[in-house]
Amino acid sequence: MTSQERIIVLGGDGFCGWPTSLRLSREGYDVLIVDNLSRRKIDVELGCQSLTPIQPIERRLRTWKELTGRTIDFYNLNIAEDYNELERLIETVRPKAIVHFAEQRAAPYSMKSPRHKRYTVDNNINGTHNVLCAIVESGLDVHLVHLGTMGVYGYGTAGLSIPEGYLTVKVEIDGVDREIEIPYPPHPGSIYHMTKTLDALLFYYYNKNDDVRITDLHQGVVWGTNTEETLMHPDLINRFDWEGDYGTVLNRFLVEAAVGHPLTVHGTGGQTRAFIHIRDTVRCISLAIQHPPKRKERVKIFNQATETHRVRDLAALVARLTGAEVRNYINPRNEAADNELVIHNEQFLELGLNPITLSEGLLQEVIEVAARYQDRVDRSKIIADSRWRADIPLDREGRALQTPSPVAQTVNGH
Ligand code: NAD
Ligand code: USQ
Repeated sequence: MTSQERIIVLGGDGFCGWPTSLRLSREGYDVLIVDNLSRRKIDVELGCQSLTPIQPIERRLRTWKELTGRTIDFYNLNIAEDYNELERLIETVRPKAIVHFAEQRAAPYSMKSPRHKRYTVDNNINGTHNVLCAIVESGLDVHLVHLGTMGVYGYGTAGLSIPEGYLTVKVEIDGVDREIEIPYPPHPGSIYHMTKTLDALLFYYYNKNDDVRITDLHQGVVWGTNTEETLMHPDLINRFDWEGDYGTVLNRFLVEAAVGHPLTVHGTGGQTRAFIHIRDTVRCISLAIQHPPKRKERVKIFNQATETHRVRDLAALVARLTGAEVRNYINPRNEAADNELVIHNEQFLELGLNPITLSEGLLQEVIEVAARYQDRVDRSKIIADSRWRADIPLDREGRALQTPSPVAQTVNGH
């Protein structure tokens, strides 16, 4: 293995980082995971646990070595605080690429209290800045692949299809019409999403000033849990978030159905979001590593999502598959009640991604996982208790569907 094939995975113990680390190791890269295990500590803070019984990182890595003969190293480091160690590590490992997952990624958690807002900003911005600064100081030409979010574009109804990062606009300057390309205007909907828009500015600067090669992956909501590699042994099982702060919408609906809880649709469920299955997440990251931007090329931005869905349609689909009750709750978030979302994602398709889209088979697979581990779910932690503003009431009961509501119509329509 030459040093050119080494990859550092920051946040490699997390939901997206763990299966990605296994995939990259299987593809022949020499993988080093850097993680401060803060996500596991947040489980303790919130008094809940992954739906799936995840093993300690040391056991995960031992089992991987026994199964495949491949070593993945682990370094426990806080990238937002331990700058000198991070810089030394990059200089010693001399990686071909660094994949950066190591941020606080839950929007509701980032809105819980001033402490959570400040932690999310400190952790995410310092972490990202430290990585960029350390790459420059190392003097190495390292490709940084960052996990960003579709949420940087916002969910208004601008009437545009969302381009991959850059927007062509027509302006009139001194009476002359000109066409220019600008970064898509940021429009974050939570403190967490705001940190991703600030990350983008850091990327812009370090790319312009220091020629750092950067790929920013604007990822949609990830669903599913297993990949080919995590299915190889129970010790390799991936984490599965389901509670009110970290659980994302589709995975939550599938767990709620498994434990007989009403599906928690926020508001009318008219919100449209972009989605990607975890198996496509790992494929996209591998493709991004294989196709780095050229030296001096601007920050490369991909929309890493394969389809869009309205929340109430997802609830209707899960209800049809499982017989679950759909219930509307007062939306704890400050977001548009309804939005359209059309996205461009041609770049990954051109690189050969054959997207996994929502299929009953894959939903069934998650339903089975949810059913197997349902005893690990504490029902009192399902409803989100984080609020975007103090004047939004907490709704623990939800409002039963009134027919003919849009949700009921969709349920019956299937
Ligand atoms: P996760 O919380 O499961 O994983 C993040 C990992 O980073 C955890 O293991 C955590 O311990 C580690 N970490 C956090 N701060 C750190 C620090 N300062 N130093 C070292 N390690 C640190 O999150 P995830 O779902 O795997 O998301 C990974 C990335 O992908 C995030 O940046 C997130 O914004 C992005 N993303 C996730 C989703 C999704 O639906 N899960 C969707 C779009 C984008
Ligand atoms: N929602 C419900 N019911 C629920 C949970 C969520 O109706 O029980 C709604 C939310 O109000 C929101 C939508 O579903 O309108 C999506 O919420 P989510 O929690 O699934 O996703 P989000 O908060 O946007 O965050 C997740 C990840 C984040 C990532 C983002 C991608 O946690 O890391 O950046 O998805 S994106 O949504 O494209 O910005």
